[in-house]
Amino acid sequence: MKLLCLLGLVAAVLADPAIQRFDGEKVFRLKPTSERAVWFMRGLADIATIDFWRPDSIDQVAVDIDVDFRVGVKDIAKIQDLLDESGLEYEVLIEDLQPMIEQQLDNKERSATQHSYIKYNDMDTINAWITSTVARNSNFMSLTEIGTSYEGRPIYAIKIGAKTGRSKPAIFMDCGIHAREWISPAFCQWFVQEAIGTYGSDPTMTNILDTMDFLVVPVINVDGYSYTWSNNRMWRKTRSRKPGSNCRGVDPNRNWDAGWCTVGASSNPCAETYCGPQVESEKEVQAIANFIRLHKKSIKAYLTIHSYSQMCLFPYSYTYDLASNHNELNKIAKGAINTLASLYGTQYTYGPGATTIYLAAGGSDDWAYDLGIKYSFTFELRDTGRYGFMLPESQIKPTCEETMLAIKYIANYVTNNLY
Ligand code: 9B3
Ligand code: ZN
Ligand code: ZN
Ligand code: ZN
Repeated sequence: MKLLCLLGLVAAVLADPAIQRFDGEKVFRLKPTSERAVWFMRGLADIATIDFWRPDSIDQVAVDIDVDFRVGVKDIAKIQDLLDESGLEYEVLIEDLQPMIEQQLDNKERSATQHSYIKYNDMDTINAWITSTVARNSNFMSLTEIGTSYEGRPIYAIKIGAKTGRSKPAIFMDCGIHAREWISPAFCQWFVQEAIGTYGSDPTMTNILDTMDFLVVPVINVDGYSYTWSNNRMWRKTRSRKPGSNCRGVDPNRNWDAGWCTVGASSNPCAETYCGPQVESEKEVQAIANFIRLHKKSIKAYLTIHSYSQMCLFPYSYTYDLASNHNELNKIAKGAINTLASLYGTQYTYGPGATTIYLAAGGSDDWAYDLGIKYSFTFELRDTGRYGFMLPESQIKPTCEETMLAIKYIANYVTNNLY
């Protein structure tokens, strides 16, 4: 009997020695309708290790904002007791995270190594797809390695557009800043395929790509994304090491030069929203920032894809000040989410980051905007918390189709209003 147990254990460990399991972990949603509830939530964060899913740190918890948070197995009983005793309104969003992680890969035809637009692809599969797709469409696409990550992985930008022989204005779009937001890289892959596939038949796409180029970075945080496949599905940050700390990684959406580390970010290297030791400390952020600075004259719009919450955000997030073209951005965002909703009825909210999601500094959209790119948007894709980061593969297609409408709406607006 003992031997059998031991064998079982050995087998489990051999199956995947590095991969972290989340058996019995729960995700709660607290609806703080009073200051008391906010204080209560702070109290919980002090006594237990809590992974904030939305908002993404305790500093952003405020009255009337739902808080989704993950609690490790050893703290669940304690936390659930406290929640029950508090009399505050809460739900259990996810009863057990581990099966959810396994069920996310629900595409029956999936193969581990074969690329597919309707499954989640790992980093190697995405890189092989990037190379072969660009090679197959070299009349329409080109590939630039814009830098390498902390662990030495390449970071690619794909340029897509009709070749006119002249330099064209461009729209920059990145995915996969946050490692665990898997639907984001899936969308960038979908976009590339859809752009090539509909050029020539769809008049809007044809006009956009005749006039402008798209610069698409399918995955920025390549180390973090790899790590979510190999070790920890819940990883968000980069993987860099910092002297004097055992905690790894910087939040790559708190590392940009936009009110850096003043609000909604942490200077604690162990925090999920760690802003880093200085602005652009992360090689991945440097790679994108340098690339955008270099092509600043041609880049007319900046789009960045995250999940989850179903939101279309625009500057500012680091201040309550309104963007100089606030009314125009508001109108574009409204148009984008209305067309998105027209397909499957998916409801998005929209507005400046500071008032729509939370006050937070160091984000890429604010940085791009202050650099002079006047059309700058962050998308938070599906869902609103039923699956959260574990959005099933069966939702990739509808999510990407509806998001495509919003991105095309913005691209079309920019194409027709070139400055
Ligand atoms: C955050 C900031 Cl700081 C910004 N400028 N724009 C959008 C966001 C929201 C994303 C984040 O990094 O927390 C959502 Se995952
Ligand atoms: Zn170039
Ligand atoms: Zn994100
Ligand atoms: Zn998000």
